[in-house]
Amino acid sequence: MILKKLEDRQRLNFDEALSLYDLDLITLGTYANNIREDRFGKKTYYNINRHINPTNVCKDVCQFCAYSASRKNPDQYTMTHDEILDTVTNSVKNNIDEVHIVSAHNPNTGLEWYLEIFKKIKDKFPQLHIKALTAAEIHFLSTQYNKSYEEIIDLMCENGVDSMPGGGAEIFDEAVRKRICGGKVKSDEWLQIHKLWHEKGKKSNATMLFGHIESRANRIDHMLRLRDLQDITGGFNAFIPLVYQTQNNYLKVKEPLTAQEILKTMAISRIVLDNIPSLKAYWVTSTMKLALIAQEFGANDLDGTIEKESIQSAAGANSKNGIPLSEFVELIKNSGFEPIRRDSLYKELD
Ligand code: V47
Repeated sequence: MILKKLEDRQRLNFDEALSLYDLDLITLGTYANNIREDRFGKKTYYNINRHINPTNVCKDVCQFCAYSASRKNPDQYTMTHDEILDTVTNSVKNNIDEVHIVSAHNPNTGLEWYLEIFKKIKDKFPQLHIKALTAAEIHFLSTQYNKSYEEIIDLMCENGVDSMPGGGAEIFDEAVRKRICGGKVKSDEWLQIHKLWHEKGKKSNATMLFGHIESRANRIDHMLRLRDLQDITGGFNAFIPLVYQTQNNYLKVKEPLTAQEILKTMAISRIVLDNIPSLKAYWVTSTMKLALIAQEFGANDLDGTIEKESIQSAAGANSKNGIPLSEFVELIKNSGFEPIRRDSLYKELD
């Protein structure tokens, strides 16, 4: 029954989607790969980007986070705008197309500090795509400075933000969310913020943090809430399942995810999220080796060169210095796929 639905590419309900985990990995992967091949052939997208995390001072304490300054990580920092501009200027020499800017929720800087980062970068480098401010940050700025989500979103547009990253989604299930990140943006608020952003004609991504205390059912629920919103707005470019990194944080997991469970979740994402075009295997959290394999389990995008990665590397990922472009491209080629450099909105470059 489920195989017939997969053959016919029919949309799956919650129970059907959950039952996909009972299929063996290769059967599941074959269906996911068929969808990937129909849409993208052997193309795998990547971009040349730079991650910047301007501050790690955070008023929230998420149990999974090793990046924000806290008892576990006493080294606080907040970059000046000049330091940020110097970083961007150096990265422009490496031909970046995008800056991906995500901060902690710093209550001490003022709203202008956040917004002027974007304005200053855009004024100096109008060609750069600025992907910045997660829904969690927008919620923080909205409550901290007594502005509506719409007002913050208008300010983002005025100051040069082009698209929103997918962070802060974690797991939408309210009970799990309360345990892992009770203080921050709620699930319906996260979805509402992306809806408002899409209504401005703008694009964003969506993440899911998995491999901690959530169940398989929680993952399916998460995907279906995204699918419902995407039916309305069409504004999500990519879905990014983030594998939980276990070090230096407060959330202890009994058993780390197996590679099989990660690949199954990738393949299920490709099948269930029939309306989100790209599935990103974020090499930072899956490891590069598994990201390359995920290309055969539905993934058509491996994110970018990054240059400096602070959030997941703080929790144990091997991504501190990004990956050199030539190595990245070779790895994709040698795994049998065609590396395609893309811009942030998935237009093919060169
Ligand atoms: O939302 C925090 C995650 C996210 C850990 O939109 C962790 O293109 C794993 O959203 N283990 C921020 N993950 C990063 C993010 C992102 C990354 C790459 C591309 C895009 C995009 C977005 O990092 C947070 C949180 O879920 N995170 N701690 C951890 N221990």
